Amino acid sequence: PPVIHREDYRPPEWLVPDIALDFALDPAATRVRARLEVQRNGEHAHPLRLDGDGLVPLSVLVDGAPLADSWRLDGGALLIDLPGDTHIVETEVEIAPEANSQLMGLYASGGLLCTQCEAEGFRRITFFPDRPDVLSRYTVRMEADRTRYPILLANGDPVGAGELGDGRHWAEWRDPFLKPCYLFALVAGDLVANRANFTTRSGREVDLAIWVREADLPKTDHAMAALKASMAWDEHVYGREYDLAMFNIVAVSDFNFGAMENKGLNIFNSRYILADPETATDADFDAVAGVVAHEYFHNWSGNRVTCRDWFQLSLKEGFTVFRDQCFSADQGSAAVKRIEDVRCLRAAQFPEDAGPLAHPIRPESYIEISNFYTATVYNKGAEVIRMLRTMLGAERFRQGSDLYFERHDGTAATCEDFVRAMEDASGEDLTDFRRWYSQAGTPRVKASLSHDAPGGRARLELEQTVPATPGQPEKLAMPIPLRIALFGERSGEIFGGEQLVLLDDEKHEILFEGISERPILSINRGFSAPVIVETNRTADDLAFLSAHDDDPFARYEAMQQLMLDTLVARIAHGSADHAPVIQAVRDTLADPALDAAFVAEAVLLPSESFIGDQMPLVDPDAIHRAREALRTDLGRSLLTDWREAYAANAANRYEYSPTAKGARRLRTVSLGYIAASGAADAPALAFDQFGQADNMTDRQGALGVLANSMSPEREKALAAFYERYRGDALVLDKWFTTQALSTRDDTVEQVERLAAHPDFTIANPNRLRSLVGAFAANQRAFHDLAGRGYRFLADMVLRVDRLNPQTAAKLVPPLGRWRRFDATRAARMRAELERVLAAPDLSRDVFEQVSKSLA
Ligand code: B3K
Ligand code: ZN
Repeated sequence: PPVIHREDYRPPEWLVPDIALDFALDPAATRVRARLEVQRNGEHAHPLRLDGDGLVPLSVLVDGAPLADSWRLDGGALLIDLPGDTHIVETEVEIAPEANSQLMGLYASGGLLCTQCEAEGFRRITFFPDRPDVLSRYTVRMEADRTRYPILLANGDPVGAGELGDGRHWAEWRDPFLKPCYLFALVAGDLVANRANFTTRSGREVDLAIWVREADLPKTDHAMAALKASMAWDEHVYGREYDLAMFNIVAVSDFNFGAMENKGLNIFNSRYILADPETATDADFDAVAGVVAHEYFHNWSGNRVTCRDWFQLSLKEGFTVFRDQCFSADQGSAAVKRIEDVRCLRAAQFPEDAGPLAHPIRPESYIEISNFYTATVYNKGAEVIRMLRTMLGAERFRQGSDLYFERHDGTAATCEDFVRAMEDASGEDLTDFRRWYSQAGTPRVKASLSHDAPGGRARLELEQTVPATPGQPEKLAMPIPLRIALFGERSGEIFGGEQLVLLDDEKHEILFEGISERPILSINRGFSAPVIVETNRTADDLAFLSAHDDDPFARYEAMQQLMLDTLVARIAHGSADHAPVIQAVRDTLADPALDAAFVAEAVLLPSESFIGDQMPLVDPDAIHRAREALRTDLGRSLLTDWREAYAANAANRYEYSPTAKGARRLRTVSLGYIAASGAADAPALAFDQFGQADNMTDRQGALGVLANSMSPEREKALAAFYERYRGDALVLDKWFTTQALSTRDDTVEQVERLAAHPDFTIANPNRLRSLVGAFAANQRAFHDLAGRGYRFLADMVLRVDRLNPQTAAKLVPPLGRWRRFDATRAARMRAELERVLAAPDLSRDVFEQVSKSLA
């Protein structure tokens, strides 16, 4: 398959300032008529090229006249020779939404018809130059059976509707804003709306509607509240107002990813809209608010200013993730939000950056763009924007974003445009900073602090290395903004406050004066840069920081590092001193100044995969043993403390507030430690929590603890959960996930069995990920030495690829980590990748991921 290179970008040869679409909707056969006003762009004699994927033209008209031989098909695309500079081109095709299992283009989901076009799904609907730098004004007319599809929605504002007789009706929508075709959307179905309105700060009234199936209506209030909060936040923090009279959101159950920011008509995976206490956990509530905000924020960062080409994806995604992270931080505990964001970066992006699929946040080439909606483009992209704000300061950052929106409104822009706006607004030279866009790999920073006691001086030596990544053997130094503080070991005071140090060379040295007592280093506070920091801090230093650092992230980080060092030592030497960790956890639990949400994060051990990431070769069994040993020890040594925390955070009546959320979290974390201690009453305690819970957070929390156990309560709880929620797909997903994440020895077999369960299906991406995605993240179970996990995953990749290549390709990366494992496992993982690669008719999506993983 051809490789697309960033350097090969050329402006479009033909523009389409205006398009009118006419859909005769039907699940089996939808007729699509398109009327394009096309305009030659510059001087050239090339034919008009309209992308198409699986389309057959039923008719092609130019300026109203049928064309016999001036058009031809070229690998799906329609080529038309046109004599003049502007023409009207009309095409007609027929598509079959209900046969669309890829969920790209126009497809059917639970009785609805809906679209997904980003990145290249529009070409599966109609012939069009399917690239983000062709911006058009859209008019969309739909007609459909009124009983099955009483609601007809498209982008922009409704401009007309009526009856057609024979049970059919029509509606027409117009979007006054220029947009690329990836932002096109329509929905037809039997839907009801949760309606509200919002007055923008300049006084414009906006009608808001969240469309769902009738039974789901009671679960939409949280999303609506989040939408209003996002609209206000974007006005307040970025000065960005909403721009249409209407904002629609639709929830659908079959969706390849989280949600889609189509102009004025966001379409969501239902898991990021529907939430009530009975069926959604606190984490689900947070995710709903975060994704609603993310898609809303795209209205400016993505829609008003879009991407010139797909290599610029991080322009909209990195920036928008950064915006949604800040929004969520402002809604609840900023400290806990930051911890979660970093945990997510380390779980998903660091391994990607260290493996065969590593790429810069602005990639240089791709085979299939769907494979580049990655943690690197999104989450590392967000960290890059965050570093800009850290370096420039909030005020100059805002001036930069204002300038960016002003300069590029209504156009398709590049990452370079964004950086230049920041540069121009701030007067700062960001030449070297651009390396964050072009170089892949997570930089490593070595920091060593030494103290000259008699001289009252301290010296901090910093050194960075950026690892080689595929196609990038040599790296230049990155500008790394590090927030740093020194604490006096005895006084606990910070010497001279926090400093922002820019490490922009391989090496850098900083001298501190007036350091009268031994200093302890707090570095990368707030996780100011997405790097791995190695320091010469002792266990005592880390324990000190875990109790005294005034930066909550650094405090959490010190505890994590202490735990990691202990675990890595135990894995390497077969034993380690657990006492410092136990003491630090005890102190944290006892600190009255800390809120429960923070405590719950701080006392959790690093995940097995994150521990693996610290080792030269991952030994999943040794990691599991070491972590379980420390868990057991923590459980036993602090059993009274856990019981106290469990009781102190006892469930009152359900309430959705930061405090109540924190209490629920700490309660279930405590329950986990009580169970880890081996206390005889633990299963009963968990089963009580499970049975008495008046909310899903407590119920699923207890189920998760039981799922790891060998107790009879485990089966009772799983059966009860299944019976109670078998009719609710999103909750049933949790039932699959909880079992796939189990730490029990028989998890591989259980997962194989669950894959044959009547409720399991690979056609629904949520269900697929709930079992297969969760299982592949369960390090020990997936890396079963006999290779059963690998075979299971490869089988799934092959099966899913026939239906839905985009979703199949997302399952590949865990197999691509083979270099990180022992020879036996590595060989088995490779063998499965080879088997996939040898399969006939592999999609481009899976081919790219597998071939790169083997290279
Ligand atoms: N922009 C979409 C992602 C589309 C993914 C296409 N493979 C959702 C988002 O990032 O907001
Ligand atoms: Zn996005």
